[in-house]
Amino acid sequence: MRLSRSLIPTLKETPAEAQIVSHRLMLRAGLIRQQSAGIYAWLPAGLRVLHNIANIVREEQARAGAQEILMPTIQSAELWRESGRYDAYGPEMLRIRDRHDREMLYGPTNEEMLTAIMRDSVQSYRDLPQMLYQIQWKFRDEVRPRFGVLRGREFFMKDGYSFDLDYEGAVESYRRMMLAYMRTFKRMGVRAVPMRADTGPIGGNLSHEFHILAPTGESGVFYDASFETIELGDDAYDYENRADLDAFFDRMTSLYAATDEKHDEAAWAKVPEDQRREGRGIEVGQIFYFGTKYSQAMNFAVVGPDGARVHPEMGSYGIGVSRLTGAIIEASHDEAGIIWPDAIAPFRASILNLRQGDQVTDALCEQIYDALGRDALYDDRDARAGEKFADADLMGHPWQIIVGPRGAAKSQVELKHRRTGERAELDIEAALAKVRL
Ligand code: P5A
Repeated sequence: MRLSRSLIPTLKETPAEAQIVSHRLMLRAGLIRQQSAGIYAWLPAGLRVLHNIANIVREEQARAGAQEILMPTIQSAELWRESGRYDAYGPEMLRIRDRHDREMLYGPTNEEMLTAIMRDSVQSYRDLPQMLYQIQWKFRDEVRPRFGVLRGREFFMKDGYSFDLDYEGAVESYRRMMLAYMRTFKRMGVRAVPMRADTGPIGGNLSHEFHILAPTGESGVFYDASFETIELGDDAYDYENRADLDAFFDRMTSLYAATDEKHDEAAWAKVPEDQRREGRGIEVGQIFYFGTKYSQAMNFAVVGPDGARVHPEMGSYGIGVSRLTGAIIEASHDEAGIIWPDAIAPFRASILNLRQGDQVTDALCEQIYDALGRDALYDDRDARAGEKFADADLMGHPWQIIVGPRGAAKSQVELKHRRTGERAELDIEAALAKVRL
């Protein structure tokens, strides 16, 4: 994209309403704009990040065998009366009436809806197991929406649901998702640690939260340093091998990890001292096993192998897709701005033309821009070099290709790596090769 023709409204001033660094940087880098409390519009660069995150989630869900669907944001109150959650959910639910005075709501989650869809479509145990997910907007009327997209009212969530014939199957689905989540967060360039959690309004008796480590996280976290080095690849754990899933789950749950709410000093004392890590975490995902809570309440049963009716065992699995944009910035920035991990950066490189209007410099920039296509943001604005440097650091693309008239005369550019700050004078091909890697 050409910056001169893009809506990437960067700000020099720090917005007064933003208390936390990711919120400030998301506003300053022109990624989002607030529309109401906890409700944001995503501008072009911000939407690219959101899509990059969602696509990594999609790829890892597919590898784990989950199927993508899309359910509506608006749901009927009737559905929620069936499970008993319509009254129980409280003021966090945004309740709406349509023109016929029917009670509707903006979905805060979709356990009921998918249970009803399954009830209509699945009659036999032979159709199980099933694992389905969507990436869709949710609304929760949080008492205190704050910290930008970290705690919004409208937010983008990946929500997945599993249906199994029995407890063993449900546990395998749960373990499969835990592995998928660890792989998903690793691909995004951040470290996430799973921690035992309470189940809250979703219900059930087994749940883990996934926390990204960041100094500004809402929860205090305590974990064993071995989490930092666990091998997660296909060679280590294969989804198709039940023993692998069990071994993975045992490894994850045998290591100490807890938020301050669940911290256990006695167990902590048993972790070798040089392995103890304390910090703060942001919850970017949570998974739940809740058995037949919804299938029973909503009368969803299949015919089992012996002809008897069986209520399927269920779990649900959430990732805060919009929250991740803020959480990753909390984990990866410096005083100058965002430092995007490669996999989710809106652009791989910015091209900085330091002498807009100079024929040789312009021609070289155009050549690089052509070569990189949609992976590059070309700063072709009629602006001072200092402004371009500051904006490139603020926006945080992994590479900056700096093109000035002196280098351009020799077909050379300066290549800066945002994360390390390393700079090198290179000819164009060498610079392109590094950026494309
Ligand atoms: C699991 C999927 C559920 O809702 N039902 C379907 C289950 N889980 S959850 O933990 O309540 O939410 C899943 C993830 O969504 C993110 N999240 C939020 N992100 C931004 N603003 C919010 N107000 C918000 N609330 C939840 C979190 O990352 C959470 O882990």
